[in-house]
Formats: sequence, C-alpha cells, structure tokens
Amino acid sequence: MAKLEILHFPDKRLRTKAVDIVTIDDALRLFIADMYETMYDAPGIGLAATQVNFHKRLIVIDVSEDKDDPLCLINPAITHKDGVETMQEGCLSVPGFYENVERAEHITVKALNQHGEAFELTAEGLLAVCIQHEIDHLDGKLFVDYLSPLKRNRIRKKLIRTDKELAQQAK
Ligand code: QAP
Ligand code: CO
Repeated sequence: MAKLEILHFPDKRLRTKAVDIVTIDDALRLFIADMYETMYDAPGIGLAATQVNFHKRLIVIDVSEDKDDPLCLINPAITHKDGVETMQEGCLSVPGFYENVERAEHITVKALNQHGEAFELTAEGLLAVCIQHEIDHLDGKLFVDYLSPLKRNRIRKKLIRTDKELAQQAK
C-alpha cells in the first residue's frame, strides 16, 4: 500500500470534473486501498479521488469514532435530499481551515461498491454532510466556494504562503 499526495487549494487540478468509472478491477481496488491508507493516515473522515489527482468518480469515507466503518462510493449520485443543516467543515485539501457550510440534512445516494455492486444508502448528520462534500470534489467544487470571496481569498493567500514555506523547508 502507499500513501498518496493530497493536492491543496488553490491547485487548479482540484477543479477537474471527474468521469464515471467503467471498470472495477483489482487495479482499482489497489488504488482504493491506497486512498483509505491516505485518509486514515491524515487523519480524515473522507477523501475524494480528485484530491489525489485521480479524476474518476470515487470516494472513501469513514465517519466512525473507531475508524472501523469504511465506505467506498463509486459513481455516487444523490437521488433525494431534504432539510437544511449547517455544520463546520474542514478538508484535507484546505488544511487548517474550518468554516460553517449549509447543506441538505437528509440524503439518499446510490452508488457502486468496490465489487461493482449497486447499493442505495440514506444518511443524515455527519455522514450526509461528508458524502455531499466529497461528491462536490468530484465536480471540482470545494467547501471554500460556499464562503464569501473575502474569506476564500484570505484562505487562498495563507495556504499559498504556508505551502511555499513547506516546499522551501523540504529542500
Ligand atoms: C470532509 O474532511 C468533511 O484541516 C472531510 O489540518 C469534514 O477529513 C465533511 C483534516 C468535516 C464534513 C465535516 C482537515 C485533517 C480532515 C484539516 C476531512 C487538517 C487535518 C478533513
Ligand atoms: Co474535502
């Protein structure tokens, strides 16, 4: 297994629209294992393929306390949503920043699992928010897009600066 490099805002590659997955094979399952390793190591509760520069519709999630409830969604599609909920969100691609975002409170999502089997899931609370956040990534969207331009620009400038400093240190 291998840890994958996570792209940081404002990297333009995070704006790529991911395409549907057509072949679910062992190579893909190895990549999914790498995504889980990357998410758990971070640690994070969700990771979209877009964030590791793989532009196909695949996300991994684990919102459980004990980090023992992995969920893989391939070609996810929200078929129903209702209610409104505000939650403080973060993102592995926007390290160190957390802001309130409004999303649907209840969702139904259909997807394929890592074996290519179709399933449907209803979710609320943190899981519902996380699924919506990760599907946004597959469409090139980030939680900072829901903030005011002022807040988003502050975050952008700070991240460019800290990532430059980190790159300098690595030399
Ligand atoms: C998306 O985000 C999410 O800034 C997943 O320094 C987050 O796993 C959905 C993380 C909150 C709903 C609510 C963020 C780790 C992890 C950071 C994450 C950081 C280290 C974010
Ligand atoms: Co994110």
